[in-house]
Amino acid sequence: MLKVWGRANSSNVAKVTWCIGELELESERIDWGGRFGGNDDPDYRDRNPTGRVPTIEEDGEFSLWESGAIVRYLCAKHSPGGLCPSDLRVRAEAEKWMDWSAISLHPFNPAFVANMFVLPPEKRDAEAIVTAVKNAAPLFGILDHHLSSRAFICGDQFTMADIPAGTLTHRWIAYAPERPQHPNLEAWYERLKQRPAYVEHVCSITPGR
Ligand SMILES: N[C@@H](CCC(=O)N[C@@H](CS)C(=O)NCC(=O)O)C(=O)O
Repeated sequence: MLKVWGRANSSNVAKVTWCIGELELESERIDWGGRFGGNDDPDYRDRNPTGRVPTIEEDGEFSLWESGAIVRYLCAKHSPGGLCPSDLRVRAEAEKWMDWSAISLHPFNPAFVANMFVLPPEKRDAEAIVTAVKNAAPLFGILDHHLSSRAFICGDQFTMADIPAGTLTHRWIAYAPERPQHPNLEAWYERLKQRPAYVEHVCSITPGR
């Protein structure tokens, strides 16, 4: 049995739960981190020395943390040639977009979560949201341009490359005020919304901590 430690409203946990849903794996998710705490629990730190979420454990014997690494591992194991491309160059392309999403695209998300959902209204910083939108808009423009000639990030088929960017794109499209129009990004988002696991683990969850 696959266990996942992490609160459902974390974007990094959502990558993993969406991936597990796509792969139709049996799993158990344990609410962890944020308001549930547990980050400093010694057994948890043994599994994940960073204390962050998500962490997975497979068959009681193999633990892994870092959401992108977990998605790569599960896709390589359960969907070789499918969600994990078998051609090494295509796989490298997929991993490139996964890393870009986690490193470059992600920073607007903590600003949105804090200032739209978590902080008490009197402490929310509207300017931080404006700045986050201004910084992220050109990055979503890059993704929009990439998607002008393909249905999914790696071509005609949905792959693991779509998972990190897709998780963030829901938050962008659903919550960014005065975002620029990105027709290819929005068409891809509509395609992702045809996938029940995306709707269940990403679109139906209100961000929080
Ligand atoms: N790079 C890590 C980041 C993990 C991370 O920072 N997770 C956040 C949630 S999105 C966290 O653990 N925050 C503290 C908490 O939830 O208690 C990953 O992708 O797994």
